[in-house]
Amino acid sequence: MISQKLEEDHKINFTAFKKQVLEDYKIAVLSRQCSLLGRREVFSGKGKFGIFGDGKELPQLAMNRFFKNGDFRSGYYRDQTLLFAQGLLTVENVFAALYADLDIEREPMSGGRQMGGHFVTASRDKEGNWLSVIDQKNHSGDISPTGSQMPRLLGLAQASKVYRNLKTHNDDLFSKNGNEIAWGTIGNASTSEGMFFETLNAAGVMQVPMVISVWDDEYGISVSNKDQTVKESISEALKGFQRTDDTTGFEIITVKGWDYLALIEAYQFASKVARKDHVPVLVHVTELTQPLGHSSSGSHERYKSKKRLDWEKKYDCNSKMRSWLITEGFAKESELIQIENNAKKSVQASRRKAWSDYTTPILKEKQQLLNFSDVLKSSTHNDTQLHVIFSTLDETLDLGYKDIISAGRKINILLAKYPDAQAKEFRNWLKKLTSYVSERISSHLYTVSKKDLLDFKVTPIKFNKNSTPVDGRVVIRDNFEALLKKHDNLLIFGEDVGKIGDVNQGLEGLQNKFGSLRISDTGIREATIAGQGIGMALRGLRPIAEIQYLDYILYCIQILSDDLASMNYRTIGKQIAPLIIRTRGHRLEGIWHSGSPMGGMIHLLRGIHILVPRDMTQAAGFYNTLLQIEQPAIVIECLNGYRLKEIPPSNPGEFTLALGRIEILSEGADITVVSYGSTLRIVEVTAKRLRQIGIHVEVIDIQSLIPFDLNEDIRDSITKTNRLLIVDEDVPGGASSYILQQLIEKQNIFSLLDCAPKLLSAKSHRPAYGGDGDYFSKPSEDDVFEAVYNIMHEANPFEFPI
Ligand SMILES: Cc1ncc(C[n+]2csc(CCOP(=O)(O)OP(=O)(O)O)c2C)c(N)n1
Ligand SMILES: [Mg+2]
Repeated sequence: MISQKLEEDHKINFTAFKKQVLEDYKIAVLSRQCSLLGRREVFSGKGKFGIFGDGKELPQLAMNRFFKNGDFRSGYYRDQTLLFAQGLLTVENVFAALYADLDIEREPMSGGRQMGGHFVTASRDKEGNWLSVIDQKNHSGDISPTGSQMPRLLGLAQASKVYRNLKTHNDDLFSKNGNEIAWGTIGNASTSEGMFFETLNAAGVMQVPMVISVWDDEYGISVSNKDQTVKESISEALKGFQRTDDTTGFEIITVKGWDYLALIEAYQFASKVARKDHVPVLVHVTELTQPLGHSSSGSHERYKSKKRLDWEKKYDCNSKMRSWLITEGFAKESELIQIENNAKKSVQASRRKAWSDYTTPILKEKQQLLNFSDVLKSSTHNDTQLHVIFSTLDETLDLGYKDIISAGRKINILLAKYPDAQAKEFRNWLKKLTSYVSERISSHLYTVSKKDLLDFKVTPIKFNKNSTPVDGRVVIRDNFEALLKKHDNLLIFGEDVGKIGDVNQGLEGLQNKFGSLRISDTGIREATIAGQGIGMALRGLRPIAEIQYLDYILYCIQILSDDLASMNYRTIGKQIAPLIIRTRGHRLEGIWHSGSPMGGMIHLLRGIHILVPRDMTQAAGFYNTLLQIEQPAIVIECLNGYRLKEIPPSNPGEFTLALGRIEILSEGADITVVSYGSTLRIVEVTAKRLRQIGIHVEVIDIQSLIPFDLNEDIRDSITKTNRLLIVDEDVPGGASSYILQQLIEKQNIFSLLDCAPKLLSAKSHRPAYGGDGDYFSKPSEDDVFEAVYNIMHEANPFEFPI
């Protein structure tokens, strides 16, 4: 019987409900067929890896009934049924993803960049304009690391809260009075991840409209709930989170994953409280199964008992729905068989079409290459190597572009032996094909191109004639105030950011002026601070998320690396999160307040700009620029710079700094010393000392590690000096090696050098506390002096004896 309440709430009659139910069943069986055939496709060698949503169909169909336009999902690889139901994924798309089809129309989730099962919807058009996400159902780009969908989910939900209470110039694109739900999905085992708990706590504190569904199939690959979760049940474990009449918290619902009606009722209730009252909800969906096991890489018979496997067969949600449909008189068995046969046929047909669409253009390119074979053979006098290359290509099974291009590159090398060969057309074809494929694999790491950055029109800084110097923290504070006035969708948050205006008072008094929605305190939870930023940036806000000290960025480096840094790349620009991370670091005191893990960041965060301003004026200029573009970035302010005096600019919030440009702080013809951040001050002081003994140092502030010296100005300096010292306070082989790699590989400085380039960095250990600790841990003035002096000694031992 359809529950009376459901019928009332839905205001639908039996016929209409029956129609919906049968539609759901159709999607459930189609989705299942897709999983079955997809898995087989991997075993036949056509796909590399397959992970599917079998056994999780029903709850997604129930959830879909309450998922409205403007809502966002942040989920994981089991959610294909939801996207099928929403018309956002076709069976052909699923197979195109299995084959890693590079065509973005056929494989709209990532153009072959991600494994199947990772979903996304476009929030931006091809020209990079925001779409009206309020008029569509949205899926934030999935990633594979378990639990990593959670921090972003917090920000997606928080955006609704912000939009309900804040009018911004562009809110009509993103929200209708903050009525949007952020839907999270996560596997039972992945709730063991710290990020899950961190997100849950933060959402409970913040009271944001989030509905998290846990798809509980008892297992995380082979490890069961017994070894995953307190009390073997996440809803039992979290009972203390349940809101009461007197306290806020979560609404926690437990529902069986095979009980279609109960699922609908659960989601109806969940969506109501979340959407209207902004109460976060946890829906623990139990008794789900994995009919095909975890993924294509193994079988679950290895670790599940016969009893469990038998139970899973009996409680398979699709079979349970099937029996229910018959018992309740929604359909006769013959009708259901018809639906099932149709699904099989249609999935087969889609599979065939997807394979043909994927292989046809590849075979066409192979034929193109073969068309050159006669002319290449005659030009190379029938070189036997050419025959080998062609026959190897011919024997290649599961042909990809790589096989054709690889053959082409081998031929190219061979052709060098035959300078008179007729190979122009062949070479043009190879070049074109290589750049076509390479673009498909490697585009969109950053939202801005080198050209955009070089063309960026800078607004110069201005000063009043009679301004007197003020503390650096005042410069940055006044700049933030100007920015908050200028950008109505700018929000700044982090630990101690709200009430006291950050630990160095760079935001002093701004919460009073702009309210606690825009300048806010957070709990101590760096991963979800980053997640708040990512999620809100995905929904049109401009967040600045503060990480109190650079040393603690390690707590969120995983989410910055896996989620933020790869966002534009993995979605091919369909989604961007122009988040700015504000932090402060480099030298101050002791092991955890002096870190400068720049090498680690540079390597893990490609996709994010990394800016290292030497003082607060430069930092302000970077923030001003970043708010004019949409590229995620990290700005690392100098921890020891807030009390140093700077002349305040008279156009705060307005002046900008070009990204990827160095500055020459003092000119000199003897040696180029490049550095950045706090160490730069040491270099500057030492350069003055060196000048007194006749050594003229050209001091260069890199100030932007990613992007790095786009104009190649350092090369010009080395052309003049022919000597190079790189000074930074990361570990040996850290950022200094990156800088050298950029100079050698990109700026080709090797031939300009008269002597080996030298790298001066900190010690390998963490910086020790106290004055002596600093002196012996980080590069000191004496270290810089001696490093330069030794290089000059090598050039002129008589003038600079040792
Ligand atoms: C951080 C991280 N650790 C390990 C893995 C490998 N891995 C992929 S799925 C999975 C099990 C997840 O189980 P569960 O959350 O219950 O989801 P289910 O697959 O059962 O739906 C593991 C360990 C991963 N992707 N990410
Ligand atoms: Mg599981």
